[in-house]
Amino acid sequence: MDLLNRNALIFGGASGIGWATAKALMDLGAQVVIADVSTPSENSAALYIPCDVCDETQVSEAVRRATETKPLDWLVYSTGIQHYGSVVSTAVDEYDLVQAINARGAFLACHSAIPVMRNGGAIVLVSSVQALACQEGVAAYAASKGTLEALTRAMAVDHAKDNIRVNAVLPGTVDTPMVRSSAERFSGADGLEQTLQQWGEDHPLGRVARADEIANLITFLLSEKASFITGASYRADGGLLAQLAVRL
Ligand code: BMA
Repeated sequence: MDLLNRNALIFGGASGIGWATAKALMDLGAQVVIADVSTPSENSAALYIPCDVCDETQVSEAVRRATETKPLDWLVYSTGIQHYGSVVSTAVDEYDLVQAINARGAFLACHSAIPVMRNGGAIVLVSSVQALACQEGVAAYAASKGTLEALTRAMAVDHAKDNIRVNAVLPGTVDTPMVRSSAERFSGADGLEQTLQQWGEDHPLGRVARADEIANLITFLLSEKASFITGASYRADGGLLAQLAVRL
């Protein structure tokens, strides 16, 4: 692909889908900057910038440092937490935290980054199938992922004139630290691996995704191969949302 020497900034790039995307972009020759609260678990050629996405100053500083030597080509927002509860059982500050990390941080990142993106740049926000249909007890998370989808469309429309494309990816269940921590919480006697396997069986493809399978879609959407795609949402969900939960 055409990613040689491109400058990519990945919020949430230290693990999970963000890390898989960082690796995929580096393999293709891009220069990658990872902004994350945690340090990347593996060594790489990526520049790591500590960043709490709840903090406006830290986000703008991450963008400033990532663009010190050249403008930004690609921005990926892959920062997320999942808290469980209905609107009634979710505490107000818990709701605010989920929104801050999953959605407001994407606004902050794009707010700072778009003005320093080069003509022809591209943004991908990592949303979720839960923006479109959701399981029980994920009110705050689902709302935050829906926000990302609407933000994607709004930015695509506003910045088409700057030749900046903006798209969202909507993964189903992916083997990431976030999902593993959920599986641990709900696994009971079955154990984590067994729970992940059961969650995978809910997807027509019969398994959860690997993070690199989502990274492949993100990489495509960033590349020139997706040059006429903007304001779109792509599901990578193993068929999850194609299937009605009604048995024959
Ligand atoms: C993801 C997370 C996972 C969930 C999956 C499919 O965004 O919410 O915990 O399994 O969606 O619903």
